[in-house]
Amino acid sequence: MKPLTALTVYTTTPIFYVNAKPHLGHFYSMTLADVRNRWCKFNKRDTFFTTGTDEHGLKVQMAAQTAGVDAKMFCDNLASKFKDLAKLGHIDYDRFIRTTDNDHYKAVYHFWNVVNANKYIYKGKHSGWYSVSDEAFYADTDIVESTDEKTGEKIMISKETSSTVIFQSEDNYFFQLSEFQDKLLSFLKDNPDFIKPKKYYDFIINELETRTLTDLSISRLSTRLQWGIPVPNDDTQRIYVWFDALINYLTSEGYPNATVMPRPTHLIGKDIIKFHCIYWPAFLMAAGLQMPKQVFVHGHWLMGGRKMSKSRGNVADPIKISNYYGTDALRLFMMKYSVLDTDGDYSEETLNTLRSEFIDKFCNLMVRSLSKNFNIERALSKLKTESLESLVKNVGDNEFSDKILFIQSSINNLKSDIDEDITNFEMHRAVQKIFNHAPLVNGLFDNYEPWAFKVKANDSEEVKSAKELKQDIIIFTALDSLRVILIILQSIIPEYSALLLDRLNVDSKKRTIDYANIGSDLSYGKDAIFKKGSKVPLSKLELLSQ
Ligand code: MET
Repeated sequence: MKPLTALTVYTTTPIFYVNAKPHLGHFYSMTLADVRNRWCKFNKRDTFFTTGTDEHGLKVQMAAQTAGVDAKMFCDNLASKFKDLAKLGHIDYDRFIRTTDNDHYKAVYHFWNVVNANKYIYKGKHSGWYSVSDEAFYADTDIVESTDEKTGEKIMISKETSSTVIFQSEDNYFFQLSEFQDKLLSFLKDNPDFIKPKKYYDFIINELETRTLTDLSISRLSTRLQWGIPVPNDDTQRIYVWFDALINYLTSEGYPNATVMPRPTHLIGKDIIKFHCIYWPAFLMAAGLQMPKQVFVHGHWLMGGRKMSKSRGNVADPIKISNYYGTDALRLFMMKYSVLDTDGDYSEETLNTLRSEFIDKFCNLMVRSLSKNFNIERALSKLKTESLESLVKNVGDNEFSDKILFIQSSINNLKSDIDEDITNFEMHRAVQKIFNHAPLVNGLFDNYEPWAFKVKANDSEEVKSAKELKQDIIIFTALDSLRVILIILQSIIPEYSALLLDRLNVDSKKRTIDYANIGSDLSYGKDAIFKKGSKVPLSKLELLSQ
């Protein structure tokens, strides 16, 4: 395991239930977290990033039973599908945690024992409503009568999620959640940025101010729940899946053996906010552990404005989309249209349009800059002996000089301009800012038409070098802006950026933040873009295919 420090930027996704194969929502959570993690790493911060699978509980147990497969084998098979999705999605995690991992069992036992020793666990009779598909308890006031669509029978459902609830009554272990109502409220009041976006913070504050927290049943009889971690020293009970699952964030940090544990930033979907913003902080307080750093909540992806569902036939499969359009087309689409506090609307047409926009903006810039009319090597070599500031001065055109220096500073500032956006998962802002630079740079061609600066036979030396200088400055600025933009884009679209940086012949060691400034690398560009052995530049589309 990689050594962690108190300053390590630790980003987590939820760990996903393995009752069914992965969908677009999983791809989204993973990609949001991956972009943040890649970005922090790119900025030379010490990082740690985990994702994984949540494998115990009634929901998974029943899915395995329905499939007629042993629960562990069932989980192995689905966990590998989630891992495959992570691989396809270029998800650069440090640990893929499975709640069936040995060290997780040890962490859960330890945690239970500490909370028990701290006297926050007791045995009692549990009677109440439970939803297997939500793996959640509901109070009498949270449920309502309904009719089963298939059987016509009367059923009880959760008002919030519409999932069926069943009445359970048995002896269980309880966690004294009621003890933490005031402590949670005062912690949240002291930390108004703990839950982002603010509307979710307000929601949790409202819950804590208007509802009384009741103690939480954290175990099930082993006869009912076989597929769960046994309660320490009581084999007749299995641990409630959320008590087990949330601890994954500690297991990955090396709990209980770790001496230093960074505070994680949790990224979660809006459906699991109560578990992460009420239960989890309360569990941690009970165990005497530090609070997470922050919890960011994202919305869901709809299609045609409606929830995706197999029966409606409006399900977008991230694997099929990635295989058809390329993983990075999907990553770019999700990041461009991701706004945390609203739901996204998936549309293949919009994805396709965005892909074309990307090609038009950035590949076009590359094809234009690398035209045969220009001498890239000459342009780059000028910068080896003189700065851009002093070169533009020699052109003697103030407006031109201002434009070039404006582009230079705006490109140089880009990485700091988007830093907060990315670390706060506001990816749409970052993508927009990056995209805004394409017309700015492309404008150099439209405004100055550098291909028109042809040197004529009767041009004096002075005229000739003035023409060359202006052309070289334009080409250098355009190409180098593109190089920097691509270096920055690596966190969002690692595959596309790598392909285009390869086309520019940018050294693989010179793709770090140290080179994300205009003029910081003058060694690329030789034979760029041309296919080996061919004198024909690649087309814009070919640029994105290997
Ligand atoms: N398994 C849960 C879900 O998929 C998340 C658990 S995160 C500790 O909703």
